[in-house]
Amino acid sequence: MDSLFDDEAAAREAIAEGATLLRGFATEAAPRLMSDLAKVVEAAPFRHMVTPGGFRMSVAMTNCGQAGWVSDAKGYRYDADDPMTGLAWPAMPVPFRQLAAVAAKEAGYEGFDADACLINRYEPGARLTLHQDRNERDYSAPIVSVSLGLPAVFLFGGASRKDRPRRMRLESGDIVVWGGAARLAYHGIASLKDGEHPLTGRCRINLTFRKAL
Ligand code: MD6
Ligand code: FE
Repeated sequence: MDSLFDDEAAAREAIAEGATLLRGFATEAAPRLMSDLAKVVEAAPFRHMVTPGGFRMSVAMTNCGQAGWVSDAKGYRYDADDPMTGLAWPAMPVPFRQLAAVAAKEAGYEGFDADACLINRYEPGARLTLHQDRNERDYSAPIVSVSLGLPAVFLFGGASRKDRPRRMRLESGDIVVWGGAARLAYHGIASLKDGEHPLTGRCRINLTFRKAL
C-alpha cells in the first residue's frame, strides 16, 4: 500500500456545483484517524459550546490545528487557544492534514492546506441546524468534511435559508468536499438515529477541515 488514502475505488459523486461526495474515501484511514483523535481529545476534551443566543449545542465539539472554531455569548469565531484550557489547540495530526489535502485534490481543489479542524461528536438525538460556514477569512478554499461511525442524514440547501434542503445519507468513511459555488450553501445534520458502530460506538464523529486564517 503506497498510502493510506489512495483509494482507486472511491466513488466520486457530484452533489452540486463545487460540492463532491467521495464515498468510502476515508474508510482505510479511519482506525488511524480514531487513534490520533484520541490524543487530540486528551488535550482538548469534547465540550458543548453555547450559541450567542444562549443555547447549549447538542453536538459536542473540539478542535485541532492553528485555530479552532468557538462559540460563546460573544459570537462565533476562530481562536488560537482553547478557552477551556487556556492553551493552544493541539497540533493537527499529520494524517489528518494529508487526508484533507488528498481528498480536496480528488474533488478538484489542488493545494488545499488546512490550518483548522473542527471535530464534531453526535450522540443519538444530536443535530446541527441549517447554517452557513462563514467565519473563515477566505472563501476560495474548500471545506473537507469526513464522516466516521454512525450514519447521518446531511441536509444540503441553497444560498438562502429558505431553500428546501436535499437529504443525503453520510456513512462512515464518506468525505464531502465543498467549495466554489457551494461554499456558502446552507447545510445541517438531522437528529442522529441511535445505533452502534464498531469504529466509534454509539456516536458519529465528523472532522471538518478548513482554511480559517
Ligand atoms: C457534520 N458538517 O457533518 C457537520 N460544514 O457533522 C458541516 O457543518 C459541514 O459537512 C461545511 C462543509 C461540510 C460540512
Ligand atoms: Fe458547516
